Amino acid sequence: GSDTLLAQLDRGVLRLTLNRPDRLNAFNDDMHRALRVQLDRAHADADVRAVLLTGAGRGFCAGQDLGDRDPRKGGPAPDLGRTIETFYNPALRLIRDLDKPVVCAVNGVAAGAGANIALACDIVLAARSARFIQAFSKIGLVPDAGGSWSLTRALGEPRAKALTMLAEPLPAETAAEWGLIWKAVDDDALMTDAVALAERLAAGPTIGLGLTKRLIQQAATSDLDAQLDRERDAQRQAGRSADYAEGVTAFLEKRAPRFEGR
Ligand code: T3D
Repeated sequence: GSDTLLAQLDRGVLRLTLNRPDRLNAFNDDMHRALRVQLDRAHADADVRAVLLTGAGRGFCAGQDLGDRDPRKGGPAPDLGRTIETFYNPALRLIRDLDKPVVCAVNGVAAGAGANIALACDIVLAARSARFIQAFSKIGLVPDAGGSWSLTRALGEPRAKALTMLAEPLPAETAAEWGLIWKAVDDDALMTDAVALAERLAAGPTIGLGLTKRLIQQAATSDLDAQLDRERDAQRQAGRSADYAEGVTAFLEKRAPRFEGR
């Protein structure tokens, strides 16, 4: 285990809490490594049927720890491409490629790569007081952790460009109105709502949910013909799952289904 990332598996939900609250959960190398370990575990462990990502304290995540990037300490300019390649890109791919739902509870400010990791998750709930800040341009950088992709996908170029070039905070409510996240909820309801949502998904038909996630993600880059073929293949696979048989049986018996994730 690691102090910088708390991990807890309960009722099929792997809850991951970014835990450097005095730095608004900014990423240092230790937290990067711990996140990688837990995302690998989420892939490998059949007992994990959903992931819930959140932050400790008043922030969600302030992106890369800039204390580790102090130019006044001298030495050659750091190779930021290397951090991206080593840490952020693998984390992003692990979240998107995971065949299980990933819920994000944005408990407070989400800045830089912290905002974009949140936006990579499948269902994002944010506390009403939370804000999303594409902080990169303030320090001369570009959006990373998939931000240039996810913002443009969700919002289109006009809003994506203004958000990234101006680095103005986007309130949770507006993020929800614009379709960037699922919902903004009252601060004191955030964790109860997010845990309930993650537990509901974890008790769901995991194979069907994973296939659904993949289909929706593929839709953005495929034409209707290709997508119809993919739906056929995915439906064939879902139709072979035990959870499908249980779902239909439960419907016919007029009772709630007991899905087992297989
Ligand atoms: O490898 C690479 O470097 C490339 C990868 C880049 C990915 C990136 O994410 S680049 C973008 C990095 N992040 C930022 O630029 C955001 C920096 N933070 C802020 O702009 C503000 O802190 C916030 C807008 C997020 C929140 O503002 P506020 O007023 O609510 O809080 P605060 O007072 O600024 O922060 C509280 C403490 O956290 C403070 O420390 P102190 O004064 O109490 O000792 C602050 O310095 C610290 N903190 C916040 N963000 C970071 C940080 N310390 C280190 N790194 C941070 N990113």
